[in-house]
Amino acid sequence: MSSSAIRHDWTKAEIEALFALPMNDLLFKAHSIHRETFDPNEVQISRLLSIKTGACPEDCKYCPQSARYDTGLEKERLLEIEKVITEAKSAKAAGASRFCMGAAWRNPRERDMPYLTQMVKDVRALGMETCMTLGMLSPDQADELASAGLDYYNHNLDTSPEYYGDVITTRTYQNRIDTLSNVRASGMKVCSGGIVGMGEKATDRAGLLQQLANLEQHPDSVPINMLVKVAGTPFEKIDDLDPLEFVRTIAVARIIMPKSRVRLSAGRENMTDELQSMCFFAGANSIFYGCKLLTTPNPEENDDMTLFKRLGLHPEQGPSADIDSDSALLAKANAKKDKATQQFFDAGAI
Ligand code: SAM
Ligand code: DTB
Ligand code: SF4
Repeated sequence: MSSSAIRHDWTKAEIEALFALPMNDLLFKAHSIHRETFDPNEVQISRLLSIKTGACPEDCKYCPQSARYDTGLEKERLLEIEKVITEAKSAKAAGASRFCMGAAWRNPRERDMPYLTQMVKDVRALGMETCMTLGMLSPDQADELASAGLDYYNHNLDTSPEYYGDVITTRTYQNRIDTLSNVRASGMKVCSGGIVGMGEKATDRAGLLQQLANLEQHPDSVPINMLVKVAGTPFEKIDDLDPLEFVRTIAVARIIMPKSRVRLSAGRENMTDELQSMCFFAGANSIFYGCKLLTTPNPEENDDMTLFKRLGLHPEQGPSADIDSDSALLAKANAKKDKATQQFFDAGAI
């Protein structure tokens, strides 16, 4: 049996035993598994855009967008499609292959659906992969988004089932699992992960990864967020997590979900280059690129490009506008992508 066989029956004890390995053994194991599936020097690049900001009715204790906490955030209505397209074009020009649109909703309303599906079609027509995170989805809503061509849906489990009630009370863990099954059933790819550094115990980090790995199918993308502590949220003053525990979380995610993209997500702004390098070695192969996440800062593009150069990393090339078309058109599109990648590096010449 290959060391990266796909399993869905991980026990908490097995996962905790991986976390407890000496760091060198853990990193060696994770990196060896990483190389079996992925180009170890390639990182997929996504750009995030908040398409509807703030005033969310949910009570997620980490979130600056909850209406229940005074975080000084300026709320915004759903963005016009033209504005979203302008942002997507600039993300593509900067080298992003996936465009992720996030809304501070418990769930989308029916009357928003035609608008959202049009947004997906227009972004996809630019030749980018599309992702949305809009809260809970019904089976019909998931089908509508899938039919519009939405590639990925992001919906995080956030933490272990045991710690979940200390973080969110306005929706259940089962609600989240249900949305993930609706997304999977619609044929879209699943992006699901969580947040660490929220005051959870080590066993909760293992529990989160256990839930993700034991889903019927592993999520295609697994974002691992380090809590961004925002003033005004209940988690504002929570103790820092040992950064090496973050690296361990990435490594264990890589080992137990060997074919998934593991995304080094929120929190990079406060990470050193050396910590991020360890995360890439441990199996992270995706990032959010661009100076803003949804509402909080992310590293400047130039800083990321400089780090990529220092580490010899390159961005994954995205699909093309001709994604479903014939091979001649695809070849043409590939040439365009090569140019975009070149521009990515040229723009960041150091
Ligand atoms: N409102 C939708 C929902 O929660 O399903 C989608 C947007 S929500 C902001 C997407 C994810 O961002 C959350 O599930 C959470 O994992 C992450 N997130 C939000 N605030 C964060 C913070 N302060 N630090 C790290 N991750 C955060
Ligand atoms: C995910 O797991 N992380 C991203 C994305 N999915 C939508 C969001 C991070 C948000 C960080 C806080 C903020 O910028 O508002
Ligand atoms: Fe709302 Fe999503 Fe923030 Fe929770 S994480 S408060 S659902 S925007």
